[in-house]
Amino acid sequence: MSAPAAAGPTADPAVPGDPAAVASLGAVDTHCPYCALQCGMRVRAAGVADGDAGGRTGGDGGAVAEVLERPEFPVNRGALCGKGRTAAQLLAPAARLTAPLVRDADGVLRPAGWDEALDRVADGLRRVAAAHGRDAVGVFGGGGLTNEKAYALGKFARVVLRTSQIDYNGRFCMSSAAVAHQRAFGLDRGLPFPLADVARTGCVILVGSNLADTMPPALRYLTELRENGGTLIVVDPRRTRTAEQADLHLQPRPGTDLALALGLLHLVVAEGRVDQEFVARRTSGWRETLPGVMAHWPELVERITGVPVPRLREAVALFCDAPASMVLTARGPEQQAKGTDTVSAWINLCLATGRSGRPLSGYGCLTGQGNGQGGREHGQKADQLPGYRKLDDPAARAHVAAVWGVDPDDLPGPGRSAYELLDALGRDVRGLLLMGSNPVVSAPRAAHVAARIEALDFLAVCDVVLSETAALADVVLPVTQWAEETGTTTNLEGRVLLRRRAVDPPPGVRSDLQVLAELARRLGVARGFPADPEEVFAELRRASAGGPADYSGISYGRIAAEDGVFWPCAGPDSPGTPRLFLDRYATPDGRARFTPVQHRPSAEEPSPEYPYYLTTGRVLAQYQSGAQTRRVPELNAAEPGPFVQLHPRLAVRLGVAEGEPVEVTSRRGRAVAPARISPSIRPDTVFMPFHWPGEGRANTLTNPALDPASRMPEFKVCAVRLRRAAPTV
Ligand SMILES: Nc1nc2c(c(=O)[nH]1)N[C@H]1C(S)=C(S)[C@@H](COP(=O)(O)OP(=O)(O)OC[C@H]3O[C@@H](n4cnc5c(=O)[nH]c(N)nc54)[C@H](O)[C@@H]3O)O[C@H]1N2
Ligand SMILES: Nc1nc2c(c(=O)[nH]1)N[C@H]1C(S)=C(S)[C@@H](COP(=O)(O)OP(=O)(O)OC[C@H]3O[C@@H](n4cnc5c(=O)[nH]c(N)nc54)[C@H](O)[C@@H]3O)O[C@H]1N2
Ligand code: SF4
Ligand SMILES: [Mo]
Repeated sequence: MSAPAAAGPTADPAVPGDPAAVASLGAVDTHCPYCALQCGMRVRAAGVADGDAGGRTGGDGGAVAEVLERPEFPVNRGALCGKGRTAAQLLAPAARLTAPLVRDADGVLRPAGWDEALDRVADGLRRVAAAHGRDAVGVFGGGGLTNEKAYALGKFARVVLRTSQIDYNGRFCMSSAAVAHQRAFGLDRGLPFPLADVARTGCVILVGSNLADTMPPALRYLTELRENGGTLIVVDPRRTRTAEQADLHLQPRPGTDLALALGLLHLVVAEGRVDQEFVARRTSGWRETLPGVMAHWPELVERITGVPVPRLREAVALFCDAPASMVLTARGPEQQAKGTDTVSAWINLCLATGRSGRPLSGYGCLTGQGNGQGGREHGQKADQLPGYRKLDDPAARAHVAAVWGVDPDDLPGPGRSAYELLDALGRDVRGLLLMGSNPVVSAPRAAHVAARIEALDFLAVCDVVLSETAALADVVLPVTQWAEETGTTTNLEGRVLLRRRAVDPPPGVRSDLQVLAELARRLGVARGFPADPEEVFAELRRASAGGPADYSGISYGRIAAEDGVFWPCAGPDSPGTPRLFLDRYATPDGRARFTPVQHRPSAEEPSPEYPYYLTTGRVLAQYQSGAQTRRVPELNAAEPGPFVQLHPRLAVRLGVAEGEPVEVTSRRGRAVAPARISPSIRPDTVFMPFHWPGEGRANTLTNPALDPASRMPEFKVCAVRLRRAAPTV
């Protein structure tokens, strides 16, 4: 098909797939607003006549649009989970904010016009900078923002605010895997191969991912793997729906994945299964890594992890006997204060066995948020410039400064990581612009974080809804959503996708890009912040050119015509790069690097006072802080509130029956939620999902101990005590 015409805020590009068929439905091809799978879907505006996409009804609060299947899109092949299927409900005006809010003199948020609201934000940020210096103004972004927004936000911080204090919620997500990727391969892309390769390898070790709940359409690739004769090993302290699919389920204590990976590698060495030829030809650092491996003999690893030695041997046999194999990690092993070393240990296992840099083998991280991949490449990270360039690299600064038309010396240096930034609020950082995150629910040690946010001199939040964090703001700016605007996201495979405008936004909202343009103008920067996403993307391409995440050859037209383009893609003649590292790694010498690592305990281990492990995570029907999905009735009906999952033996010990309130106390605070009793969890561990505010907020309890390299907080392990709470009346 021919390349589509330019996409602007009102004009929509042509439709990929069969244009005639799709247009006759009055529907537009786009992608889900939620997770990193970025399922392809088709959105049809309500009341649209045939061939007349883009209209809008629903001013009465009724349905604005419907979500349809898009079977041609290769990643999800038409399948959607309940969150994706119901995503259009939040487009209705009744479900979201449709006017800016400003806090008046008596402390009440009241509706306001855009000029007043934007003036207040510009004024608030300007005053803080004047009184306390530029670095007293902070910016907090999100991995759900499109590439264009993430790029514009990073540029806004460095060029308009000229602050070093910017970071984003992706720090809480895959940052440990990102650092380990960089260390080993010289490049960080979640999966170095298309997801479909998973179905054709021989063995997959899936570490701390519950993708049956967190990326349901991806489960099909694991099913196909097994139908093709391959095997699946799942590592999770809980027997999740994903673990139920496994040929082998290893159920370690939380926080012991590092020892587990070292123990498996020890057996690989002991059983003579090291791929010496691969190690010699394609890697460096094996000799320095070996002593740490040999120090983790099987019986010691059994003692640390609770996984019996015969199970370790079984895993090694399945992994090494297969003709090709993969290790995939998600938040389980990564959200630990040793997450980076843990991922390095799993990468070491792949390298030593030659399961990397070859077709159908390799290590990959299952990135989480809708634009978790692209959101970490284009400059909203504290230490980074667009194209995954480093802020402290003089050549990178010179390149990006030239694109931005500023002096490289005027670009600030690296700033604080997400938790450290939140912890500095009301102290060193006194004004904050927040876009695309809800840290009052999702940050570790959340009561403390909420108090820091309340201590700010000035807070502005751009959001679609009045999230728990937006409710604390001085100004709330209501923005357009996925189906109302065009922009690109990069999915967990590194495939750059085009989300396209399918419906008109309600009057009263503006796009994040418009907001940044208006604020820049008010703060004295009249040029360089276009509100048209395709113009922003054109600049992003130039800024990323020659960087590790090179988008220079990607255009909206190509994405639409090719079902996405994999970066790096340097120039219009490049086909893009679905599979990385087949010839060489992105390190200076082209070799993958082993990293010597040692197991160490979690920042908090159970003690007589706090005798159990708490781990946290997700359920199928809610997304993240719940700001969006808690507003969708059918998702709420499926998962109405927080709970504490615990083993029947532990329930007996505590004298708690199903549904009775359990009080969970850590060194940070106390939460109460109903018991959900299940034999699928270890008896020494309880699990809480983190999607809710209030008394059952899991993050009241979590430990902000940070990984030294990635600055990832230890969401997955802390020590708690438990008791039956007085029943609520
Ligand atoms: N329904 C739904 N889907 C989502 C999201 C959502 O909020 N809801 N969020 C999206 C985002 S941003 C992300 S990051 C992904 C996350 O996707 P996942 O990583 O699959 O999600 P989690 O539930 O955080 O953690 C996965 C598993 O880790 C296990 N685990 C806990 N502690 C440990 C440990 O110490 N070691 C090991 N090996 N495992 C452990 C938990 O029991 C859990 O089953 O999901 C994405 N998809
Ligand atoms: N205990 C515990 N805590 C965790 C985790 C865990 O496993 N355990 N996981 C962590 C992980 S992996 C993540 S990714 C974080 C996520 O946690 P958050 O950062 O809180 O993520 P969301 O709830 O997705 O927040 C996104 C906010 O942005 C809004 N929004 C959506 N789209 C747009 C847009 O285009 N523009 C603007 N301006 N706003 C938009 C939404 O309405 C919502 O309020 O939580 C982390 N917290
Ligand atoms: S799996 Fe993720 S991208 Fe796909 S429909 Fe569900 S939430 Fe959306
Ligand atoms: Mo995430």
